[in-house]
Amino acid sequence: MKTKAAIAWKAGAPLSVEEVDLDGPRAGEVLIEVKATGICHTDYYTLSGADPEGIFPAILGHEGAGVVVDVGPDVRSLKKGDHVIPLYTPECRQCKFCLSRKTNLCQAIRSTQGKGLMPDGSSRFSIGGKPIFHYMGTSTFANHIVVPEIAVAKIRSDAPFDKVCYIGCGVTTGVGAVLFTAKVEAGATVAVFGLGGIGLNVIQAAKMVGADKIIGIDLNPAREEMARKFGMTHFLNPKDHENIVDAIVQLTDGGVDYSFECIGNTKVMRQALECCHKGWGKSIIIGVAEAGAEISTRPFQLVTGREWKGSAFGGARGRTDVPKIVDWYMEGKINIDDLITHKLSLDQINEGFDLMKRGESIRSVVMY
Ligand code: NAD
Ligand code: AHE
Ligand code: ZN
Repeated sequence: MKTKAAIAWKAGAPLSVEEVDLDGPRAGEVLIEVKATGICHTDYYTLSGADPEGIFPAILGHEGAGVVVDVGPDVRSLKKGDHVIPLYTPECRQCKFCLSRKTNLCQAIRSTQGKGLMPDGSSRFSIGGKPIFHYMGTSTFANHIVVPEIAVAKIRSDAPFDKVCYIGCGVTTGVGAVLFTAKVEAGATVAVFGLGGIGLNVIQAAKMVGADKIIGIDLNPAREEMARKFGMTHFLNPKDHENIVDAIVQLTDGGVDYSFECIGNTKVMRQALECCHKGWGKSIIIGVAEAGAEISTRPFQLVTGREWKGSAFGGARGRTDVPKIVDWYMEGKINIDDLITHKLSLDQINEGFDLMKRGESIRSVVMY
């Protein structure tokens, strides 16, 4: 079939909206009509050329929601008409990783996914017979996509696509990092570095679990108002402090119980670790840093009880947890609406990247 997609022909160039050819679903795969997709910082990161796994030409996008319009042979858990969120972290429930119960990082299709291919090693997108690569197993900047059944969360049919698409990455990443990775408890002190599409979700989850002090740190002063609305109790702009770590330590009688790096800056990752309380403070890295970047600290920071941990997709098991997070949104437990600051058509998708770069949007959502 033909469908419309925004193509990333090369690193650093604007996306180009074109008609592409899409091969239908094979065994264990489904065809989804994407109804809406968010634009995440990670799409920008890959488009910029900083992603070691970035391949071009590709169809980016990994934060979508839509409807199943066709199923291939042997598909058991999904049918035509199901409302779904495609998952860049699948959940096969059979691999060593899934069975361990220790991680959400299902590896069933990770190697082909990282090469921009379907599990059988083919690309289903092409233009004029020339293959176009998939991205993160999702490619939600295309109006129609083919994905494996294990990489699809079935959600309730009354949830609005233009809101719950954000659960496909940002909401789950931020909320999940608090609930599933860090397991923040009531009364805890929390520092959140970077108050964008991820950090604000960390803040709302920290508030949800009853954290006491929630300190937000961002270079953009315009982020303060929104972050306070979501539960931030203290705002610090690093530009106003000679030493941001000292400022946080002073504010919290020795450091925070939990910190979250939601930027992708290795210097900030160090600050996030070092503002944690001696003996028990836990720092969670969410931000994605460019190829070749490395983190450092004095081992003494860890010897004296701080923990450094990473979180992908908030530690969420997509097919199990994503439908629950959609329920939380529908029940009013989490706020998504106020974080979606811009709605765009596919033809306006480059504007979404410009808004992000200028720090003017939290989330832009493209509606098909
Ligand atoms: P965003 O652009 O919406 O937000 C980033 C925020 O960081 C902005 O508010 C910006 O002003 C602030 N910032 C930038 N540099 C700063 C600095 N030096 N000090 C303080 N604040 C600074 O981005 P986002 O969509 O929220 O994504 C954040 C990061 O999380 C990105 O690296 C993205 O790739 C990553 N991410 C990771 C996962 C995961 O599963 N681990 C999932 C989604 C996104
Ligand atoms: N190709 C990148 C990987 C970047 C990365 O860490 N991605 C996160 C999701 S970011 C969503 O916005 C992730 O899920 N990581 C686990 C994985 O298996 O990729 C790079 O830098 O190499
Ligand atoms: Zn993302």
